[in-house]
Amino acid sequence: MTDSIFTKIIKREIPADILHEDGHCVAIRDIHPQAKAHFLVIPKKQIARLAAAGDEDHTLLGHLLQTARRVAEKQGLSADGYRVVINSGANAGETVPHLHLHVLGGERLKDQFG
Ligand code: D5M
Repeated sequence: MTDSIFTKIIKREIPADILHEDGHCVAIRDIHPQAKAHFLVIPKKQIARLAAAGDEDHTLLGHLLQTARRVAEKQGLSADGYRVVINSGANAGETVPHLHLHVLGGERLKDQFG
């Protein structure tokens, strides 16, 4: 498997604004923010998308959501709220084939589910 752009960030081969790192994931600021605050939570394991995750990824998926919550809290997004989004596959507009959670906040978000 070739390294995704996010794996290259995790390996420090390309730069990013890293907000959090632990043994299983990183959180980075999105390079094309869709809200005043927009960061991504990315597993170090290169799973292509949510649809490609397996039952063995159960604990990791929970960890990603908990990390989204913790980093959102640290970034001061919790009081006014935030949105967590996963684009899985072409119909969702996925552009990077490495699973990632978008966390958006810092302002009132538009209603948009499709
Ligand atoms: O979202 C992929 C997201 O990844 C999109 O919001 C831009 C972001 N992106 C792409 N390259 C980078 C780098 N190098 N740094 C930070 N953010 C990046 P998707 O859900 O696949 O549409």
